[in-house]
Amino acid sequence: MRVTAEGYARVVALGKNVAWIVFEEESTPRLASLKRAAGKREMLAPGDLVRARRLDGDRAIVDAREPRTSVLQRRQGGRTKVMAANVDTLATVSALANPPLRLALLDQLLAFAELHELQALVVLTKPDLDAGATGPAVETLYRRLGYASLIVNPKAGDNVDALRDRLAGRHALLTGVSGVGKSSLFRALGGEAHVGEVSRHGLGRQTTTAARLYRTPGGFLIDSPGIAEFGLGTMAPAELTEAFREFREPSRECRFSDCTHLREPGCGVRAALDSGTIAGSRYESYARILGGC
Ligand SMILES: Nc1nc2c(ncn2[C@@H]2O[C@H](COP(=O)(O)OP(=O)(O)O)[C@@H](O)[C@H]2O)c(=O)[nH]1
Ligand SMILES: [Mg+2]
Ligand SMILES: [Zn+2]
Repeated sequence: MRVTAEGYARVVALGKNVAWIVFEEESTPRLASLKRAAGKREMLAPGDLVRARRLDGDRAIVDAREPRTSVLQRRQGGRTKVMAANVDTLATVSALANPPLRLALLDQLLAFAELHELQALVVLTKPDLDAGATGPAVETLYRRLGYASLIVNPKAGDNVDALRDRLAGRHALLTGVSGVGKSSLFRALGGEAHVGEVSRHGLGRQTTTAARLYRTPGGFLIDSPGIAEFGLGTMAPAELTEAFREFREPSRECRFSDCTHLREPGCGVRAALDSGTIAGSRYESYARILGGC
């Protein structure tokens, strides 16, 4: 096959010994084989920037990976696996209904973002199914905490433009449980739903590891498969207190320096809860995460 051009490309999804990549000046993914020098499949992750060559047709070859600015990894049976590279924003998606809103889960994702120094975005979907009209209060709660927060209906297209504005220039990972509307949002923003069937290209049977990437103005958005991967694991109370941003200051008033804020006397966090400075749902989430949810 003839090489037509060389350049930089972003990794969208990975299969076995192959990657789907999007060249900087293109918009549709190409299926790329990995040169040995580029390392094994494990060495690439969605969001990676690679040097690659375009071949005739829609194929490509990945030659090398550029250095990463950040990695999101998880531990898996003693090994660490990179879930995404070069990400600076966690776009959390929660449905206001169907599936029911679970604030403990949202708070867990926000804590994850704090610990990994990612900007977080709170996207609330399915306002049309929100029978109790809880959306605006939830949106306000997170806005007050300093999180960019938006109610979006990806099906009807409401607020999709506002979301696009929020994502401009960001390297974001879209995350939330199954059924909340991540793929619908991804499509509403203009992302490709599928990156292609590898078997058609004669490389044998391959399965896509579901992460997909869509380029936004000056940035990208990765549609991740789900959040089972984001377990916060076992966290010490002090670490979790740091991850709940509005707990930091009140916790300095705690009588004991190792206060868990669960039952100790003279607890600054519970005082803030009693005075209404800390929202009941946030405290509940904190206690649930500490207790293993
Ligand atoms: N009524 C309503 N349905 C929605 C909305 N957003 C997504 N859906 C539907 O919710 C279902 C799950 O959406 P999907 O995008 O596949 O969720 P994902 O699993 O997070 O990727 C689909 O049937 C969507 O059409 C919304 O704002 N309102
Ligand atoms: Mg989906
Ligand atoms: Zn305390």
